[in-house]
Amino acid sequence: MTTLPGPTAPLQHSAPGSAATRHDLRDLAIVAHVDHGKTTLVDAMLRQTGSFRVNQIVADRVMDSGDLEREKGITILAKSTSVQHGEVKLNIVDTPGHADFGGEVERTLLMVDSVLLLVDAAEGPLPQTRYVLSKAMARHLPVVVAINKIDRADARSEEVLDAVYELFMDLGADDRQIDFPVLYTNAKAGTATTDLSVPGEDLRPLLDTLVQHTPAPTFEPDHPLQLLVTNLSANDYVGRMAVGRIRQGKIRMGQRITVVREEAEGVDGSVEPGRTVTLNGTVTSLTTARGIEQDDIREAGPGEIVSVAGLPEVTIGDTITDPVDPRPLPRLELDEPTLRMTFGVNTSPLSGRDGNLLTSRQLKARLDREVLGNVSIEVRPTESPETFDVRGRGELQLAVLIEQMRREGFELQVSRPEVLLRTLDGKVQEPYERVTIDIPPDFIGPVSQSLAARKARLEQMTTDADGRVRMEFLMPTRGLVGYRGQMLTETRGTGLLHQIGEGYGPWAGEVDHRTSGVLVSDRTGVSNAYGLFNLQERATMLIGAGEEVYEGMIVGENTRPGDMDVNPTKEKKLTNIRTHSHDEGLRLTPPPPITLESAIEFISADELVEVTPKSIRLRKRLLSLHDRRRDRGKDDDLRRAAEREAAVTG
Ligand SMILES: Nc1nc2c(ncn2[C@@H]2O[C@H](COP(=O)(O)OP(=O)(O)OP(=O)(O)O)[C@@H](O)[C@H]2O)c(=O)[nH]1
Ligand SMILES: [Mg+2]
Repeated sequence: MTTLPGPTAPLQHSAPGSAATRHDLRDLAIVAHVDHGKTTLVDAMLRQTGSFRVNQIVADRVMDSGDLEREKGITILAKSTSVQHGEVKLNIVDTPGHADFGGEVERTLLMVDSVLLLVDAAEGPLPQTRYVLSKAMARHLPVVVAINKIDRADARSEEVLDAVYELFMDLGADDRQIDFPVLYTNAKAGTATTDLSVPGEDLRPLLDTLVQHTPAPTFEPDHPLQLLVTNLSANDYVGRMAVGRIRQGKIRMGQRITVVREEAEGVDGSVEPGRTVTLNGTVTSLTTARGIEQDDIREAGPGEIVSVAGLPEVTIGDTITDPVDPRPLPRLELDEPTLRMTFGVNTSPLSGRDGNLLTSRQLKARLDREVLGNVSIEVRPTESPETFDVRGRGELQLAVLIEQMRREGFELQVSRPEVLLRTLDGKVQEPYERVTIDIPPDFIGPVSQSLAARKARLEQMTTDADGRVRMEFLMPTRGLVGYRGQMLTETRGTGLLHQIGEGYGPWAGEVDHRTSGVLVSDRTGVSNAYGLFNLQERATMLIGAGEEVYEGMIVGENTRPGDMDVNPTKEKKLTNIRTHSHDEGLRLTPPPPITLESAIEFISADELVEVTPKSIRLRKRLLSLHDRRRDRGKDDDLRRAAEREAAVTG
C-alpha cells in the first residue's frame, strides 16, 4: 500500500498571502475513460451518505439526468453533487469520459482541488485516462487512484495498477504525484478497500482517503468576491444560472454583482476588438447541491460550488465579481476545435413536414445560444445566410447538438465533418488522433489493412491475458472520420475503438473516404417494392417500400464505385391479374437502420444529411439530375476545394 502524503499539499489557485482555510469542505472531480464507472460510483456515494430520502426511488446513474445521457448510457455534461462525510462536505463533480466532451473535464478541473482517477480493472488505462490525467497534472492537482470493477471476471487489478504507474511516469509525474493513494473499488456494489486481499465493505475507505488527500480550500479574508463561471444551467423560474466555485469572498442573496469581459465574437462575425462589456445584476437565486437536490441558501463562501441567477447574459468563462472592486480571473482557455460541419436550413422538397423551426433566423438564434453555454463549440457565418459553419471537438459532440435540435423541432441539413487545417511555417498541418483498437486476433489483418489505407501508423501492439489484441495507432483525424462503422462490420461487432486528440501534425496526403458510390433517386414519388427489388441486386438499399423519395435523394449504397441514377418508384406494368399476385412474393432485404451518427459518417463532401424531428434522409447537395450530370466527376475536386478552404479559414 502506498503511504498517504499529508492533507496539506499546496493549493495551486491560492493567491500569495493566503491566510485562511476551510476545513469543513473539499472540492474534487471524478475523471476516467468512458464507462469506467464514474457515475455509478457517485450513485453509491450518494446512497451511503444518506443523500436520498428513505424509500426514495432513485434511478441507476442518477447524475446522468439528460434524456440523451440516459438513452446513450454516457455522461455528456459535467454535474456537481455533494455528500456529507463526517464533519466534511465533499463537493464532487462527475465528468464525462468520452473524448468529445473533454472540454467539460478541462473546465471542471478549474473548480476542484483534487481528482479521483478511476481505471477499469480489466481494461486498464485507455486514451481518455491519459488525457484527463495529463490535464490534472498540468494543474498540479493531487490524484487518488481507484481501480474499479474489481468484481469483473477478467479483472487484472495488479497489472492495471502497474500500467497506471507507467502512465504517471510517461506523463512526467514528480515524486509527490506518483505517491498517489490506491483503492480497489466495486462501484456497483459500493465497496472500496486499500488491500485487494481484504474485501471492502462500504465506501468509507475511499471517502476517508478523499478527505485526507484533497487540500481544503484556502482564501484571503476580506478579499472581494471572485466566482469563475465554469458551467451554466437554467431554471424555469429564475432563468439562466451560472455555476462555479467561489474563489474568494462571499456571495449573498440580493447582493449586487458584476461581470467584466472582453466582447465575444457574434455568429455574424461582428466584433470590436478590445471592447469590454460590463454586465450588472443582483443575485435573485442562490443554490448549492446537496445530494441530487439543489438547496436554496442565503449566503456562500470560498470553496463552495454554487448556482447563481441574476445575470441573464452571463456566460462560461466570466468571473462574477464585486461591482465596487471588480477583479476578473483569467478567462478559460480550452483545446481548440478540430472538426467542422455546416448546419443549414432544410432545402429538401419534404421540408416543413415534421418540424416547426425552419428558418435561418431560428437556426442562427439557436446556434448563438449554444455558443453562449458551450465554450467548446464555435459558430461562424458562411457565404450563404442559410448555412452556418459549426466547429467542435468531435463527431459525437456535433451529433449530440444536432440530436438536441431535432428534438426541439428543428429541421436542418448538415454536411460531412471536415477537419480544420492550419498552416505552420508555410506547411499545411492537420489534427491527429491516438486510436486504440481492441479486437480478437482474427481481425488483425483486415483492421490493419483498412487503417493503413487511412494513413494510420501502428505505434504499439499488446495481447491481453484473454487473447484479445490491443493495437495503438497514430492517424490523421480525417482518416478516422467514418471508420467506426466500418470497423464494427470488419470485426463482426466485436471490436472496440477509442480515440483521443493528439494535436496537429503534418498533412498526411489524400485519404479515400468511401469507395462505394450511391444510388440516387431520379424523380419524386413513393418507393415501390418492384422498383426496389430490381435495384437490390446491385446495391444495399437504404429505404424500404412505400417511402416518399425525391429527385437527388440517396436511396441505396452501390456495391461498386460511382453513383447511379435510379427509379425506386418503378411499378410493374399490370398485364394480367396473376402478375399482381406474383408481385406480392417479392422479398425485400430490410434496410439497415440509419442513425444520425452513421449517416454523418457515411456521406461524402457532395452530399448532406437531412434531419427532421422524425426522419433522417441522405441526399445529394445538388438535387437536380441535370445539375449533377454537369458536376459529375468533380467529387474529388469538391472535397479538395473544401479542404483547401478549411486551411485558409481555419
Ligand atoms: N461489474 C461492474 N460494473 C460496473 C462497475 N462500475 C460501473 N459498472 C458498469 O459500467 C457501466 C458504465 O458505468 P458508468 O457509471 O455509466 O460509467 P461512467 O464512467 O460514468 O461513463 P461516462 O460518464 O460515459 O464516461 C455501467 O453499465 C455500470 O453498471 C463495477 O464496479 N463493476
Ligand atoms: Mg458517467
